[in-house]
Amino acid sequence: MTNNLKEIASKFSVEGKIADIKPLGEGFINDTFIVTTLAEEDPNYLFQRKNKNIFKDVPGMMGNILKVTTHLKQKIAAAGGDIMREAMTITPAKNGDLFYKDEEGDFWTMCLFIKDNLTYEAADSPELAYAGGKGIGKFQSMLSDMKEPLVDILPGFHNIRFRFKQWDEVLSKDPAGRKAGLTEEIAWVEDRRKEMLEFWTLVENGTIPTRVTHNDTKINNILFDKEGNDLCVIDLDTVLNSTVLNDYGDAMRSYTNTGLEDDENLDQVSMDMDIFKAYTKGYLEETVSFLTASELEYLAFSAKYITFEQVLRFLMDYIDGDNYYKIKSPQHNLIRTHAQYKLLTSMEEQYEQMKQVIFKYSKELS
Ligand code: GN1
Ligand code: MG
Repeated sequence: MTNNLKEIASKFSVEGKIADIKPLGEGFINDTFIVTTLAEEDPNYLFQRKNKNIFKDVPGMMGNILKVTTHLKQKIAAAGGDIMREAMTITPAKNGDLFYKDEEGDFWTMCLFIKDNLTYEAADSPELAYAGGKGIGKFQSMLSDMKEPLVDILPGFHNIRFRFKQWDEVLSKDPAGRKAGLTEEIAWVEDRRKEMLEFWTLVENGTIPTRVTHNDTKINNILFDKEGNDLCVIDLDTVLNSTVLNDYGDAMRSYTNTGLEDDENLDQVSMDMDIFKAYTKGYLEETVSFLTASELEYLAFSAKYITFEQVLRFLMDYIDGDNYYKIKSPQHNLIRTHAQYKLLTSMEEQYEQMKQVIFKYSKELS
């Protein structure tokens, strides 16, 4: 542990004495650490340096997280739940700010570490997928009456019109000189431009409503308890006002993949229909009461939409010369592109069945 880390951590309202600070997790964006304290009765903390290239408004982000967690805790308390374990708790800086800005202009944040939980990098059973679906479903349901708007700290985040604008710019510049070797991959994106923009038009014109959404619902952003139930939705950096379809779709991209997000063996990658069914059942049990007919109609499409967006984002970052995602090898973003495209084609092949599953559960549950 460097003195620097310890010094920065000491700016926060930590209970007890800090014993150690160690790196934690596999996030692509921020640097994450766990702060352990000496005494068993004192909590541990999750400590992060936010990625300043991506998050330009950390005060705005933390204000959003405070609004969302306050709302969640009210709901959890009303239902007799445990507000310290079922929702995140921000640990403010000693001066009362929800962040600390260091001399290099980096923003640091802290929250309570929730003990005795399990996290997963893959949904290895339908039971786990069902619990994950319940988790995101409850999260959306508890926030469905939150009227207070959130600050748009990531303009255009899951907006494919915005992503295509970035895409067109990067392709016209071709900064890393990689475009010429990517004719096939670029066509994967271009071939779907029209249908993806048509879907987003429905969000823009209000046919599909805007609500409070998480926007990064992959499986490692939810904690499970030791009995395998959903416990707490974490990583709230991207809470925004958008469509709930993106949260469902991104979860499907993550949970149903039989391979890795960056699998080099494409034979491993496909969409697992049993996982799809189980997640969808858990999700709809919690959400069917408030989702509109247009949201239900486009739920299956959202899985393709977010997986497509991820193909575009990984490929765009590769063409751009790898400025956004952390990479482990020079080809990493291209490997991710191929693996996500394989998943997308598997969803396209199973699309009719996906729609039938959603139709069946939404009828049974309403
Ligand atoms: C990033 O930070 P992490 O790993 O939870 C990214 C998501 C992507 C995801 C791909 C702010 O999430 O949008 O879907 O990687 N977050 C941001 O795995 O861009
Ligand atoms: Mg994360």
